[in-house]
Amino acid sequence: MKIAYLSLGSNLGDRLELLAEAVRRLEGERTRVTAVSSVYETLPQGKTDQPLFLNIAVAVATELSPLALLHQVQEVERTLGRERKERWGPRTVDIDILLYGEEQMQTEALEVPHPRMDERAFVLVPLLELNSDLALPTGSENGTISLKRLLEGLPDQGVIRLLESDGFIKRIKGVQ
Ligand code: GSY
Repeated sequence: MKIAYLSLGSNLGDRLELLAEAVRRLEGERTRVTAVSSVYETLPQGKTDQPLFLNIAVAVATELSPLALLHQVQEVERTLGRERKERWGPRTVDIDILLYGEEQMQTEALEVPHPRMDERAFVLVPLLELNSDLALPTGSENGTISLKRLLEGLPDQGVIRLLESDGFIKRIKGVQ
């Protein structure tokens, strides 16, 4: 069983419900969602002339391999209507695998740790809420750098907490 961290974003349609449904669909026979962050409204990065995103991070405990987990998240994206019209354009739900245990892999299909997570406040803010001790390998022998330090070094990217984790979890469970 491995702990993996995922980043989810939505900027099309009913963003909050799409994220809630994505979290529900991540639960499976071999994958359990163990933690869910607050929901943040965030300025689009990269292609900036598109609607505001909602972003969250989740932790999952999974028996799946990294590639099998990738296929599972791609299936969730597909069933929630993600169309890859434009690489950096608006999307109903986008799910990225950020970390998979301590694993480091660079393949065409999947890179973990996610190669751009260190420069994205919309990823780091929710992720650090789940685990403030997370760190990335630096490449020099066994060196690591804390995600907290990486976030402190970023400029303000417009990340605003919209809904606390407890409220969002109730929504996911259909309690409110
Ligand atoms: O890579 C995720 C999709 N994405 C996002 C996002 O989720 N949030 C924000 N704020 N900007 C983004 N740009 C892209 S591409």
